[in-house]
Amino acid sequence: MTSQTVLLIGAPVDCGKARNGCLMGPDAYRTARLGGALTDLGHTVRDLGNVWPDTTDVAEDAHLVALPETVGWTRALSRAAEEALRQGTAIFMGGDHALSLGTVHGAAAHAAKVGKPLFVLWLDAHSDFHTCETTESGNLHGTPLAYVTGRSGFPEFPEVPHPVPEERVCIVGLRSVDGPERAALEATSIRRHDMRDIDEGGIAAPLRAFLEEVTAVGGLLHVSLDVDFLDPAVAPAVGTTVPGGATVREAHLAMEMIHDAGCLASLDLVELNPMLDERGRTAQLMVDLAASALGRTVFDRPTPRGL
Ligand code: NNH
Ligand code: MN
Ligand code: MN
Ligand code: MN
Repeated sequence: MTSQTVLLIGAPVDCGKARNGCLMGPDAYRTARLGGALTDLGHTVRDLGNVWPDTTDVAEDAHLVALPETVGWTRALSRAAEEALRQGTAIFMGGDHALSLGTVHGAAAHAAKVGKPLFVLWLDAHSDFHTCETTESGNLHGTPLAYVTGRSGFPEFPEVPHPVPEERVCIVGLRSVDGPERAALEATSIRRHDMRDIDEGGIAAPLRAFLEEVTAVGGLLHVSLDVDFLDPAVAPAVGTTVPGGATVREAHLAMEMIHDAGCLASLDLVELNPMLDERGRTAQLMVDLAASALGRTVFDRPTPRGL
């Protein structure tokens, strides 16, 4: 396996929805030894610490939760992402999914600079395809995929000079999509594989097809992994659980295939709420999934000492 430089960036965004706790996500990943797991694989790992939001003069909006703070995070995380991707493979330790407004924005800027196409794989129960105008909850963690693909309806946010083209986006794991998101998605060429597709045909075939498109053109891949992609029975530490999610093996297989494709540029670990975890098992599973994305195989799992 080729050794890489991996940058860990804490993004304790907690304003993308009402329930608090994602603030503790970055430290839960550190406690569950994310850095150590990747070092064990031979990578050079640097924890760049946490990013904090810019202050802005954006006004609060009665319909949206924490608009000014979210705009501030977007600005700061876009810069941090662009900077980190220049140095190596970036892992953003969230934080709720509002952080992807910034990380994908920055990844797209990096990709444009190095002249490579950016592809986005969205692993989530939800499509996160609302705009500031269509969101019913006002929770901005439900909007990042719309923003980074260049939908209008984000007047207070930074311009999107490098929108990710629809045909370079793939959503896997869907099982909760709001009406306006569905209507908007159906008008796009964004690929989407809901849980019924996965149940019927498995996760490997659609994922392989997408990854082959990425590698065929030498693209960079950004993966956004929402905890609620996983079934709540194995990943309880998320505020928006939806039954019927990916199994442990489906998720690991996805990560193993991403690693083997050799195109991973950046990874968001989002929506972990340690307040809702059971003895840290969701944090540990997310760490193990990140390790699989960076090259851990089933053969790297010997019997634990003491058992
Ligand atoms: N679609 C809902 C909303 O916009 C829920 C979004 N929640 C998520 N997204 N957890 O991944 O409010
Ligand atoms: Mn999400
Ligand atoms: Mn979700
Ligand atoms: Mn790489």
